[in-house]
Parts: sequence; structure tokens; C-alpha cells
Amino acid sequence: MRALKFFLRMWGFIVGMVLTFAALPVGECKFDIDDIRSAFIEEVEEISKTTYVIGHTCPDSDTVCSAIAYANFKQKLNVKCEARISGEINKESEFILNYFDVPTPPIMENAAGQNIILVDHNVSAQAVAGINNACVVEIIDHHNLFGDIKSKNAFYMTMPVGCTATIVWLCYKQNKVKIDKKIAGIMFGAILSDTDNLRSANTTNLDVEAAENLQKIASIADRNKFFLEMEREFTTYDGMTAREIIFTDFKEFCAGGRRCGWSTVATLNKSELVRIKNRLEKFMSENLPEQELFFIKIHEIETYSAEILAYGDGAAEILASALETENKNRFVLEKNLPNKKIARAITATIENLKTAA
Ligand SMILES: [Mn+2]
Repeated sequence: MRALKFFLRMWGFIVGMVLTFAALPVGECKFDIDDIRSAFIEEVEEISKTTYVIGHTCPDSDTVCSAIAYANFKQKLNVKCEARISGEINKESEFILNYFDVPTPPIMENAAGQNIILVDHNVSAQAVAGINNACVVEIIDHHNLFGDIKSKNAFYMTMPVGCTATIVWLCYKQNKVKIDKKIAGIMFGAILSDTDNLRSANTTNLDVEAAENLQKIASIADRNKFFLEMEREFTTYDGMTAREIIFTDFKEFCAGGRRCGWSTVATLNKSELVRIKNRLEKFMSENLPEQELFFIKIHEIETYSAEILAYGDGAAEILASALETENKNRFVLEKNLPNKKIARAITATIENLKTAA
């Protein structure tokens, strides 16, 4: 029995190697994930088993599209691979998948006992349930490394770029694997989503190069037009209460021992920004937040500017100092700033106040 098992494993190993090398143009490949993977493929519980590529919970477009594109890439290298999602997709992802006629992957409820490739995250708090009892074989990500995911032999690929799809694009390029039109389309959508149409501060030259190449393959004539169309659905808050709008994209952080709430609201253009702002201001004047300090950043997509509303004792002063502005009544950013950057400045301001006091 043991001998048979060993024979089957070796056979699978040899077949895997042959298929891997057969899929690659001889002498051209500089970089191949499966080359490395094959070295520890026997560690993977059952090599004949499907590997699932999955993104984080509360999926965004990068997480969904990168999972599909990376699974497609692995399939082209003859790896038994399928994409999964760890929750319902949002309206923006729905738009992208419909636009390029790509089916939504099935939801995976629990990853325990499965071979898993994680994309777009590296912490178990954001991962599908059961991840600590899964066999994680790869992590492809562009986030800070807070990783607490345990794995014997994961192939870990992380780059400080604007989008996971950019790394996936690089995998295709480096392995000289052809990118299908539909897959190019959803990767293009993912990059525009994560980099706010290549304008966000985390956008790198590689993201721009990837987006330009994918746009060409997907035959999208006008990038800005596609982006606005993609965001239109996402930024209509019709039928939603002010409270629902505020908590659509909401995070809490602690600054100098003070509990802060941070809401991000996206709108399509200046007039929409004003309309939503008036609604939210009215709501906030009638409802006290739970947090000591409460900030709402409303940005608009057309010119990528933003305005921040501040609530709570000393909130306006703290924000003015964090943004290095004199005006304590109106916080307008001509160019939208990443939330993380503002949160860091707020934290530093509060800590400075504490030491000064
Ligand atoms: Mn991402």
C-alpha cells in the first residue's frame, strides 16, 4: 500500500514536471513558479487535488479579478486550479465581470483541508474561514506584510505595487503565457479600481505599464470613459440611508488612546459630492457618533479631489494640523490622499498634543 502510494506520488510528480516544462518555451523562461513548486509538491497533501485561488473577505474588484486571472494563469501551466470568492461581490466587480462576460466564481465557505493560493491579502483575519487548517501553497499580494498565515512551503510573492492584478500580469509576462482578451479586461478593471484610474499615491510605473498593455489586449478605446462607467454604479447611493452610506466603507482606528471613526464615501463628480455631503452633514448634526473623533472623507472620481468632514471634541483642530492647513472649517483636498496617510498624520498630531500638554 505504501509502495503504491509512493509510486503514485512519484508518477504525479514526473507527469507534473513534464507538463510544466512542456508548457514553457524552452530556454526562454527566466522565472517559473511551478519550477519551484515542484520541488516541494510532495509536501502538498494530494497533488491530484484542485488548488483554489481565493481573495479576501468583503471582496473588492482586485481580489475577485486577480483570483480569476491567477487561476487562469495556473491552468495555462497545466496546474489544476480554480478561482473562488469568500463573499458576495460588490457592484463594481459585478460591472467588470459582466462587461467582459466572465462568470462569477463560486463562494468558498471554508478552506479547511484544501490546497489554497491567497491573492490580495496575507492575514488570516481577512481570509476565508478555515484558512489555518488549509494547505497554503502560494500568497500573491501587494499589501504590507502583517502575515500570520502558517504554511510549510508557501511560495510568497509580494510587491509594493498598486494592485495584485499587476503582479499577476507580471507572472503572465515573465512566463510568456498569452493573456486572453476577457482575462485582460478584468485585470484592467482591477488595476483601475485599486489605483483610482492610475491616480492614487500607490500607483507605480509597473501598474501603468500593465494597465496600458491590458487595455490594448482587451480593446478598450477610452480608459477614462470605461473607468467612469465602472464607477457610476458603485457611487449611486440611491435607496440608501445616510447611515448606510457612512458605514459602507468604514474603519476604526485608535490615535493616542482616542477612538476614531473613519468613513470613506466615493462620489462620481463635484455636484454629486455636494449633494451627498449635504445629506451626511444633516445626518451627523442629528446623530452623535459612538467614537470620540469621527471623520468622513468624501472624494469624487472625475477630478480626484476630496473633502473631509470632522466631528468630535477638537476634531477640526486636529485635522487642520494633520493636513497642515489654516482653515478649520473646510477641509478640501485638491488631490485625494490615501486614508492611511491621513490617519497616520492624525495619530501623530494627537500624540504631539498629548506630549505638549
Ligand atoms: Mn488589492
